[in-house]
Amino acid sequence: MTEPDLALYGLRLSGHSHRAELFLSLLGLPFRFVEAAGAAQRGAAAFRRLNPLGQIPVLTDGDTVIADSNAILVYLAVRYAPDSGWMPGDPLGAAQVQRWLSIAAGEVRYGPALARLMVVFGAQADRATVHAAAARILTFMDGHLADRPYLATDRATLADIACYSYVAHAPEGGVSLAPYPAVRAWLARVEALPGFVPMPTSSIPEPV
Ligand SMILES: N[C@@H](CCC(=O)N[C@@H](CS)C(=O)NCC(=O)O)C(=O)O
Repeated sequence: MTEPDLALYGLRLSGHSHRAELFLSLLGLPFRFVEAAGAAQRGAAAFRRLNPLGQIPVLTDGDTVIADSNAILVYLAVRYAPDSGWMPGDPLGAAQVQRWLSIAAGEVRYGPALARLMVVFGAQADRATVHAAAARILTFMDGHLADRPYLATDRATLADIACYSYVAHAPEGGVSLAPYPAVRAWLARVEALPGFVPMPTSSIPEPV
């Protein structure tokens, strides 16, 4: 196979972007990172051609364009690591992974990720509502992980990659992970995977 020509358009402090970067690194795939930092850049015609929604991350693989972080994960797993277990082929495994991709885009996005967005990027939302949403999903995850190592199957899958970044960085939004020991043990398991790369922490001091 010829060397892939991969570029990831993203933002270093975005958890959506980080999950794509993390998976590229776990797969050992070489890629260019293109910082699409400001609204001006994302609103530019060249970027809108890649993603009319104006959102990062976007992956290009030669002439192929994939927008949306979870879509990027699925594309990379099926294209470059079929039969590896990252995206199970059996009906139950596939459904379990999809459940957590939905949770990453729903409960995690509007809980811990939004709490961080409010602190780090000044997003406007009702703090109490967002923190209650964060507590609800983290409590659920903690119970779910109490007797299993990973979210969807007995090995790391796309479910773990999709959920990792915003859960790991929840303290930057004032959401402590202290009450969730099983979640913290799971984060450490993901961080021990060969090829793991961290997302930079924002300069906001983390609460204890
Ligand atoms: N569903 C998208 C959401 C991505 C997303 O919200 N990206 C943010 C940065 S973290 C963004 O580009 N926001 C700019 C905008 O929505 O205009 C995904 O999973 O990739």
